[in-house]
Amino acid sequence: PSAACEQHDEDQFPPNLHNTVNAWRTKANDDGGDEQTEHGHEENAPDIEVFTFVCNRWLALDEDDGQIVRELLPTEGPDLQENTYTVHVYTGDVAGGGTDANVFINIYGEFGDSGERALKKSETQFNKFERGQLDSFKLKAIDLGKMTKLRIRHDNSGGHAAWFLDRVEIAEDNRNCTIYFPCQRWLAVDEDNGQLGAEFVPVDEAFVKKDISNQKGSKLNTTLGLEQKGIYT
Ligand SMILES: [Ca+2]
Repeated sequence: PSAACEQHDEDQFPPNLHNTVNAWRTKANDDGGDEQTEHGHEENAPDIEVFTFVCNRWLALDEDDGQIVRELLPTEGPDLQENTYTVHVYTGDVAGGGTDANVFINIYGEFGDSGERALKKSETQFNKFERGQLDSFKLKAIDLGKMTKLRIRHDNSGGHAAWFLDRVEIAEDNRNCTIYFPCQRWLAVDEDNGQLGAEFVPVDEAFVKKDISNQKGSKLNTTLGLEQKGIYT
């Protein structure tokens, strides 16, 4: 039960709140124990406010959902919402298209980005990212608003790291809709442009469905130029 994401709730996120949302977007990760926030206070500011970010979950590869990154909301402050994103990753049905490498994504939206997340625990498969396969992952993030871009990469690990990514679809709970990212390219050192990562922009749902039904093997029209083969940094 999903529809194309065409609008966001302006009442919920008025434009003048966008900067506030980004300022409050806080990411914590376990390598180095960094916690960074852009919402800083001057050292000698007269009024010190204390904000509490409750986590109460594991950051561990072998506990809970296997995530080692969490976004935390302050218990007091702007009325921000968390959103749950279900990321459906379709590996292409081409020879050697599957991979055992570790895959990472970052979702960008009008209010910021999710931060890079590892796609660790597939809800649909044991061996992730095999040829012609669908892998689904859930990740939580402070609401990104309308999704604008997806960055995906792998780390070239494992015996056969080259990966042919067909497409990614991201369903989000808050608006109950799905965004479609056609990919149709290799992420491999010895294929395409040799990049292990790429950025993709969403397309209209009807467009994706039409293309899939018209062509064998769900191959999307590669002449569309919708893909941003930008240099990944
Ligand atoms: Ca695999």
